[in-house]
Amino acid sequence: MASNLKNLSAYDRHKIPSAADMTFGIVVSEWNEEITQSLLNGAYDTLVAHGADEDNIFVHYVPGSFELPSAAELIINTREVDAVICLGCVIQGETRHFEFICSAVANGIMNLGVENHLPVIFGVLTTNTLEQAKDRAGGKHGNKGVEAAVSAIKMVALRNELDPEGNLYY
Ligand code: DLZ
Repeated sequence: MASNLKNLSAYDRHKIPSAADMTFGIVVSEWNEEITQSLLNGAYDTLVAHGADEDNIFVHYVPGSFELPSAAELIINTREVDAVICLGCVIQGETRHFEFICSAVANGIMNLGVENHLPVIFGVLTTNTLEQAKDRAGGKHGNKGVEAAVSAIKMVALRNELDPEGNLYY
């Protein structure tokens, strides 16, 4: 389970469905921007590498990770997307702020996906140090943005398989 056992960018590209007809929203937190920009690059390049049209990828920014769920909901309600990828980086500080942000964001993202019958992907690094975040944003443990994009493609394909008529779309 620990990411030191698995490189976040490692996957079998032959097992990934084509993203050619898929539409994605990406929400990026500006907090820890150096990290989140690397996550965005990883996610964006992965979607395009699997056939997504750049015109079908909508990137929006929020001030911090806490705002990711509400922005994802706005995207779901204002754009026709098949999935939303949330990218952020929360680093442990001296206070309990870390715990509140992490659990609020994780719960918010999960609830959004369940309530809207739509994949909403948790691409948020939650680390003790900046170094650990760098290792997972294009460093020695790969890039969580790549993992998030692969998850989004797989989940859209699953959704299309289970609901081919699109009855669950609002
Ligand atoms: C305030 C704050 C702190 C201390 N740390 C982080 C962080 O490590 N990562 C992150 O994405 N955001 C952080 N924020 C900002 C909050 O997510 C949020 O934007 C503000 O509390 C305003 O709601």
